[in-house]
Amino acid sequence: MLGWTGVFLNIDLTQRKATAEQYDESLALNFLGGRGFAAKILWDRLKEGTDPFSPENLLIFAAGPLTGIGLPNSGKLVVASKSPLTGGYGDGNTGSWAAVYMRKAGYDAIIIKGKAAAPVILHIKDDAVEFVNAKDYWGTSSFETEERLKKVYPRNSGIVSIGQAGENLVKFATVVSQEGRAGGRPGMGAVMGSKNLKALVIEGTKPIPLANPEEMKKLAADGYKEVLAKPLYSFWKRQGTMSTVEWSQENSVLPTFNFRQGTFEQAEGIGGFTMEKMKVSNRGCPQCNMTCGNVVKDSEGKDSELDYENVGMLGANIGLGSLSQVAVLNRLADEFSFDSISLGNVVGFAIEASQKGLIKEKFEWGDFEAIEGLIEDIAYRRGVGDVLAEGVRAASAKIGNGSGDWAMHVKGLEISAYDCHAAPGMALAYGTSSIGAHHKDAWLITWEIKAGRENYDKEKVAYLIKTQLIRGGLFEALGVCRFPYNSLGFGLEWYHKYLRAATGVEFSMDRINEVSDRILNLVRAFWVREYGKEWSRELDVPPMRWFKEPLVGSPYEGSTLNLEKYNAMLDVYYQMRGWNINGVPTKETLEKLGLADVAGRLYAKV
Ligand code: PTT
Ligand code: SF4
Repeated sequence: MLGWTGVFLNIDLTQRKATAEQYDESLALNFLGGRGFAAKILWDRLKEGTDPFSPENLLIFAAGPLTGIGLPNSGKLVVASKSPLTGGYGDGNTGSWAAVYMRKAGYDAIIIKGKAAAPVILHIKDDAVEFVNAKDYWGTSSFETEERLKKVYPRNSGIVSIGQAGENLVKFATVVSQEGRAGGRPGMGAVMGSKNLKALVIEGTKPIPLANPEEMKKLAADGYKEVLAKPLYSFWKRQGTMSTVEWSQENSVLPTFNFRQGTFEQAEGIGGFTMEKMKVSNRGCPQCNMTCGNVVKDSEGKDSELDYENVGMLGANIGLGSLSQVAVLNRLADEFSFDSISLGNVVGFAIEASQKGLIKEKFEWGDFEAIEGLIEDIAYRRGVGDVLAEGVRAASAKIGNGSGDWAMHVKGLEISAYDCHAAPGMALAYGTSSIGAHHKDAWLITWEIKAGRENYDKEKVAYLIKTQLIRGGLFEALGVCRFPYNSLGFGLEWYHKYLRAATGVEFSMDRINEVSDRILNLVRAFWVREYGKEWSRELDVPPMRWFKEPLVGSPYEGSTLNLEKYNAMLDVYYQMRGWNINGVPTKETLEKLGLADVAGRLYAKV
């Protein structure tokens, strides 16, 4: 096999055993890598109904066939598991040197099961695997852990770790790397904590086998040059994703006061141009020449790396208008290893619940000190923090009183930073995303605003599916960042060429789309299998706030989504996907995609 290493590393933490496994070439050809491998492994190897926090759950780090090769933005790693937050398929995509060195160590994926008897760090150096006592690291932040590990292991190591939120099984804890890359929104960091696994340190010294190394060298150099020549490059380097704050404000989609408003009075103070004045450097993922991490000094004088999502959710959504204070909360999210998007939702939910008298604790919008304290309470599961550590779906089930309508999530995963009172297409993107409410698979909002945000047309659904196949399929499987493509206009044809040079296999766009479709159908089948009798199309409907409570403020004041039209649009979506009226892939669809075994297992139950 070329392009792929052809090897998975299986780790059993209970037995302290590591086994390299040669996997079959057909797996690579049919699922490519990253999310494709993760979904297939979870479907095949995880027993149905496994408790996400039980030792039997699998934590998977999966690269793609382009990961680690010196081509644009190829330092990405999928981290996946059955999610403790949603109960379904969960993953995230983080940039880390661990991705590069995992491939250089000779592995396309690391599959971790079991639970260590005491806190442990996994040290992998090529074929050697060591289980290192992590007693002295347990209880420390992800930043401190990585800093200390960097002193112990050589410079050429990749490190991913969890902070206290992961250790304390906060259900939206992520896995953190390089003080500002965080991945696995639906609680992958909590799964890591449940296994007593504090960190992975990976060293790799082998070359990645390539079908045509000379061609790849040239294509990679050309690709980097092309990225630099893109007209949007220089503004991107200045602001990265932060310019989205102003854009969202202009278009009334900036989540404000727990998604009640689409504009925030103090938006300018947390926007991209304010950030530019505070910026001290750029940081980013390996092998990237368009690094987008905006490092600023926060109000406590420490470095914090800002992105739009973090600022939208830990700024406007909780009523906080000082960017240097938002930066503190953002840094705390990384240190504790929270997902910042879910954290902003959870805090917004808590403030609203407090204002409505549904919890006894008193919180005000934008009250920085109280919110900072609350975040610490969530990390250590103290008081009301313990309830909130379960995420907004579980917290609303506990406090009741109709709070489910404004617990802003889909399938348990909190919504990322786009208000959808007046954006039905984006609402459908959240409703049908692979992991719950995340924009990863389809950032439909910019296109929708140009195409006409009022309509619920078939064209919108078709465009959504096309986008999901590219972003949720192709990019999640290749192991590269999608920003060159979707933010600078670096064409998809590059990836076609890279794949050919890496693997020697001709992947036409049709063939890639088929692989993507296979992956996304398998992910959906996993959800249906794990939810069993609880599965229903209602799970694809976003929260009632957007349908029942008109948007406050902005030119779109008074907008709501229409439930009947949303459901009709969902029907069209299901038809186009080849799914039945409950959103379950039909037998024919699964068989057509070569997933007859999946159809057999799924339909044996019905
Ligand atoms: C991603 C999600 C996002 S999406 C953001 S900001 W974004 C938040 N970032 C967080 C953070 O930071 N710290 C923290 N404690 N929690 C955070 N939660 C949120 O996580 C990220 C970039 C970004 S920044 C995006 S859109 C793109 N996402 C990609 C993707 O999903 N796939 C892919 N092939 N390429 C992508 N490129 C871009 O990567 P999750 P990262 Mg992240 C500080 O992980 O779980 O997928 O959630 O990985 O290395 O930080 O890069 O405006
Ligand atoms: Fe990472 Fe940003 Fe570069 Fe993508 S563009 S690889 S997210 S630094």
